Amino acid sequence: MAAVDAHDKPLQKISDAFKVLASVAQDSQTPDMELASFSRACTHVCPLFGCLGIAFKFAEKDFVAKVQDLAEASNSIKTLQSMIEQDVQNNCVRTAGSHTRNLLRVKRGLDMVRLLFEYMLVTEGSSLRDPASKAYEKALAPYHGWAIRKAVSAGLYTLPTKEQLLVKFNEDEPTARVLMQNYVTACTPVLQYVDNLFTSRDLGTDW
Ligand code: 1PZ
Repeated sequence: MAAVDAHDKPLQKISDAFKVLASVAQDSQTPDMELASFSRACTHVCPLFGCLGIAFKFAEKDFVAKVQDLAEASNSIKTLQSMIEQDVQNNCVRTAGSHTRNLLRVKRGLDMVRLLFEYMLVTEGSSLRDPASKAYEKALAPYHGWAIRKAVSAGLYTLPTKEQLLVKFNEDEPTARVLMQNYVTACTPVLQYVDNLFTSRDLGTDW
């Protein structure tokens, strides 16, 4: 699953996939967002973990399993809305492992990547530790217990440099900057759309 193949362009795929989702999220004329296209877009994020090193293997496993759950659900459920409705009916929105709970976790993962890219774009120097740590503090740390936060902060010392990361992504810096910015821009309305699915049903997003 993990690593990126020699000629693969993960940033390009992420940028393309989220542009499509953004147009669905922003156009009130288009039908509801399909679970299949949402989960497919998220699948493109998974190879990034393979570039971070062994310390984030546990994070990869968690994220990949949740994306996989949504992808499997998409075989029988057409849209994000109907998936949530079904969990509301079955009274299992917050139950561990429910599709809706996994959607909220995956959404936070997407937000983590968005903030990471955003901070990388404005941070001088080669270290990823600062941008990664700031993104983590904002997107995920508030929802994680002590043990996970400790593991993450130890892992931050093992990250590759920005240059090493871009080599693994098979991109040069100028192209990578454009693609990261594309994702940041496209991801924003998508996250908003998912948030709205929760808040419009009074499900909350803070759990
Ligand atoms: C340079 C990049 C540094 C990246 C640092 C990323 C740190 C992410 C650490 C996440 C650890 C997740 C461990 C498992 C947490 C689970 O307890 C929770 C709740 O799951 P549940 O109880 O519902 O089963 N899962 C999550 O919070 C989902 C976390 C998704 C993480 C995605 C991060 C994406 C980073 C990609 C960077 C390229």
